[in-house]
Amino acid sequence: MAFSEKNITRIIVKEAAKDWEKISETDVVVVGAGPAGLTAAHYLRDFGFDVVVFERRLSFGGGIGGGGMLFHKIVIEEEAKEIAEEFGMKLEEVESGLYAVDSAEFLAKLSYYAIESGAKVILGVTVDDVVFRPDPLRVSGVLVQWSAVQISGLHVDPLMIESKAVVDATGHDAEVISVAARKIPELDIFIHGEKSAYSEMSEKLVVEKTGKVAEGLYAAGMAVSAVHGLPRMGPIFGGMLLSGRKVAEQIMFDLKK
Ligand code: 48F
Repeated sequence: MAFSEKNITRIIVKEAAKDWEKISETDVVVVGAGPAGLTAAHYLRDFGFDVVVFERRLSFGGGIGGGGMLFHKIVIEEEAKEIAEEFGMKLEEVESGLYAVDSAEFLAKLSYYAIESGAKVILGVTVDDVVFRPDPLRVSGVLVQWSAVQISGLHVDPLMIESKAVVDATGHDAEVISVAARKIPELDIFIHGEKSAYSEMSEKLVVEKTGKVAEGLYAAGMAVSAVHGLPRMGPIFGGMLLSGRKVAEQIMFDLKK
């Protein structure tokens, strides 16, 4: 089989362009490939939506890889056991209702299931703004930029993606909702900021408060805590799985109406 360098270049450019053409109009944009974003992407695909996940870094998993202070374990509670098992995780019950899993396994399996379900994950891309429409007021997409361009500080205009829903799964800073709150005051979003740790309470509340923050804009995972002023929980991850599933269910409900 004969090929040369030009073939490699052509394949990369052509195939990436095909994907980007498709992505320019997608059902749901998930921002962040951490535990909440990956779980949301998996369930959204199960519900039949086109999903693209934009992740700033060149790797999956957000806060998963760091385990607990770099110890290679994370904790999952009983309430999320079913989801973890659906993702093929082998859980070890260590204390009543509390399970341990290796951070590498948790990271690999969440990523695998998100991809396997058909979500398109694009690494190295940062979402730095949203698209909106008035009358009726709604968020209807995102602005994307190569993370490398952002880091370089070059002045380069971003590209724009239209979508029916945007999920902020960016973690502790709720970056997408924060920019929307700041630049579209009519959305009337107030970011309370996360509180100090109260893990058991936080795990419940983060799921309870998961959902829509404005038409077309949703919060999942630690972004929920930032928006609603909830306490943090440290390296227990059941709430992230439950939050990811809940946001997918809410979007399904809203978009299928
Ligand atoms: O931080 P992250 O893991 O958020 P999460 O899914 O889970 C939180 C837990 O990891 C942990 C915790 C719970 O036990 O307290 O911290 O809520 O993943 C967020 C991902 O979003 C990416 C970021 O690189 C990370 O991988 N991200 C953040 N901002 C942007 C972004 C952005 N503007 N554009 C693209 N990706």
